[in-house]
Amino acid sequence: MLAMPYALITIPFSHFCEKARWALNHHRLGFEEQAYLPLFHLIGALPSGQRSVPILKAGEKTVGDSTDILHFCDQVGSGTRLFAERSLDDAEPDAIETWEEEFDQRLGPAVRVVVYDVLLAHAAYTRDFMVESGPGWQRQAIRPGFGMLRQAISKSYAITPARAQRARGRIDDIFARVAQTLADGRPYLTGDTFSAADLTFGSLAGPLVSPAEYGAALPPLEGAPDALKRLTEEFRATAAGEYLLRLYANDRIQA
Ligand SMILES: N[C@@H](CCC(=O)N[C@@H](CS)C(=O)NCC(=O)O)C(=O)O
Repeated sequence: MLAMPYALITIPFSHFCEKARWALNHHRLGFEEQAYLPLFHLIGALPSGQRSVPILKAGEKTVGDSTDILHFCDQVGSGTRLFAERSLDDAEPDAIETWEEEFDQRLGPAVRVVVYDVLLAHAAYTRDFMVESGPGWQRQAIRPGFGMLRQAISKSYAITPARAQRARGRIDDIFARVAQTLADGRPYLTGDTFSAADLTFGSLAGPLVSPAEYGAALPPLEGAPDALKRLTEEFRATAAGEYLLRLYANDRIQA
């Protein structure tokens, strides 16, 4: 059997990893996903000299940041470009880059805090979800070790109710601006074509609306804590939430 040309190191449900996976799928680049549960992901990440995922391995080359992975996919892939072609003289970021950067810096971290705030408060549900998501031996280790993992996640992302409340405000603000931008009837954030702005909004906000087409299992709504069901319903009912579900239905090309 031929080896896949690319390997993507992930925490499968991570929204930054969904961003990389979506870009690879969009550009029809075959890859093998090497999935780790949180903390175990260090086994995959540290040899590349970093602590976070996604990491794309392309032969001798390592691409260790989701934005760089999108640019890499634009260079080698066969899908429509995610970023516009730009010359080195262009000093100012264009609209696609501006949205993408804001989603990376402000939306992604805020979504993580809001979702983990709910998940960590419901330990048994979240443990069972992680056990289901983990590959092979990690499943065995995570069940007894979940208390430790829960503390580590809470500490490393500084999950507190006050921070979750502020993060929610930031998400609501971004959702309102996305809705306002789309209110003139344009199909995508920067006009008529799907771009890195849409892909990044889709992936980083995806866990808030739990789309069926997300590239990994998300915490299931069946049997979910009421707080998670409520959160999902609230975001699905917004204009930006409807746009998210449309993006997944129409533009989340699968492998
Ligand atoms: N700027 C990075 C952020 C990636 C990121 O935050 N990854 C998280 C998962 S969503 C992670 O690996 N967290 C574990 C850690 O930092 O130890 C990117 O865009 O790739």
